[in-house]
Amino acid sequence: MADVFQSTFSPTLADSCFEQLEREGFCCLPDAISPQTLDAFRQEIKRLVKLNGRKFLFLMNPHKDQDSVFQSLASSKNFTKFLLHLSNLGTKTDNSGFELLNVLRVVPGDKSAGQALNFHFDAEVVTALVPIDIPEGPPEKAGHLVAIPNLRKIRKFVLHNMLEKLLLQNRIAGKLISWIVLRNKNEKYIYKLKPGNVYFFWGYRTLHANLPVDPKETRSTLLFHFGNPHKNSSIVKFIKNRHYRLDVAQKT
Ligand SMILES: O=C(O)CCC(=O)C(=O)O
Ligand SMILES: [Fe+2]
Repeated sequence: MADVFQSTFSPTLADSCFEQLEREGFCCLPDAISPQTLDAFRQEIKRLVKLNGRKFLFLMNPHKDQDSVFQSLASSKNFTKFLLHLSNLGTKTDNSGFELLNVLRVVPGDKSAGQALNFHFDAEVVTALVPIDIPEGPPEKAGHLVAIPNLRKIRKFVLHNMLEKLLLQNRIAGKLISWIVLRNKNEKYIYKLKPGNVYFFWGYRTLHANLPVDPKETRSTLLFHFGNPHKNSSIVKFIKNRHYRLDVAQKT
């Protein structure tokens, strides 16, 4: 079966994507998703909205369902090779064993108040953003991405990461960041999303959120998160070890 990800992986292309990520914070692979695949994604979202009503939808790992249309992308050799290559360079470790995380977000405009301008850093090193439905119109009504790329480095200590997140990922900080980033109709931090394209960025290092959505419209995106920036962290090892010990204790 043909690979649904239309940008053929090559180490040269992935290396130049990495350099672009380091330099500018974003790397776009244009038309990586075919109109047919995009159409299949849109049909599935229509079905989900019909089923659940017009509310914010956040589906964790839809690709794990073998029958899901999103499965095709998660199992694409081209796509997953990009994720692995970029995350390995991004963390300077091997992420081959890392489990792919995938989220489907559907934001109806009239329910977008709580979902827009929620600035955050992702937990994984690389994020691939697949826009599916992006309304037409001015950026502040089309739900485009707003980001300060590569704002921070990968933190050596998990605690440092946690404190930073605590400091920046709250309502007051969010309001302040929105004001700083969007004042004077500044478009410097706005990344316009075009369905069909796939956007890679350093999710862990980039402070990002989506802009509001026109109340009459719906915005949907598929996100993939990959690569562990804290592989050698003793806290993460301790937590994992504890889980393992508890698991073994419960089974014996
Ligand atoms: O939907 C988007 O454009 C971004 C969502 C996001 O940043 C996330 O789910 O981590
Ligand atoms: Fe994110």
